[in-house]
Amino acid sequence: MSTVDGKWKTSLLVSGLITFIAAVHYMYMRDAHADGDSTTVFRYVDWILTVPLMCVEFYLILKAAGAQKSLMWKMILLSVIMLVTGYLGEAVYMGQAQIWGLISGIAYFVIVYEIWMGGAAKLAASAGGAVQSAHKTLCWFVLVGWAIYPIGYMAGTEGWYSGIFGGLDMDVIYNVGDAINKIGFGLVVYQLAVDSK
Ligand SMILES: *C/C=C(C)/C=C/C=C(C)/C=C/C1=C(C)CCCC1(C)C
Repeated sequence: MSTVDGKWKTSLLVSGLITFIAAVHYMYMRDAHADGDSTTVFRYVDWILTVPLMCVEFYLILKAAGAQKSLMWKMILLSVIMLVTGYLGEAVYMGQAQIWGLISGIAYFVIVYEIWMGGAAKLAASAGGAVQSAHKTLCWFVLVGWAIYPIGYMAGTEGWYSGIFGGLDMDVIYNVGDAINKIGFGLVVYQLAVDSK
């Protein structure tokens, strides 16, 4: 943080928080898994903290280009809807996992729309340069990297998809998703902070 321009310090702090919060939860998940217990609650507590922070990263990057707080709150709200409905399908109303997964997936697509084609995309285009390219890379993380999670969900719940994904290990898929996305996001933000003064 001390080596980058002042306007990027908060973004770097948030990146560090995201990986730190995940690291702490992975300690708990390791122990739970070793005891043969479910990791679901730890996972969702982690996500409900870290995914909104990833939404904050979009806002922080675009702030200089004129992003309003309303963009941040809209993204946070969508991410919370996505995660709460996912949790309901995965851990509470397991018999209706398909419906909850669908609602969660719709919230996910609205996030994808907002950053690729909505207000956030327009701000990124007007900012240009390093901000626009960092935004673009984060957009790819959300479109491709975040798509790993619904696969994990389909591996771990019952639905029309069970014949396709049922043999996969939900925990392993979520672990891979977390490693790619949380570390990846942090590196993109770090790169931006170092490149653009
Ligand atoms: C660091 C953690 C991250 C980036 C977690 C992201 C989680 C998702 C994008 C989860 C999405 C889900 C769906 C789109 C449908 C099925 C239920 C979820 C919650 C697994």
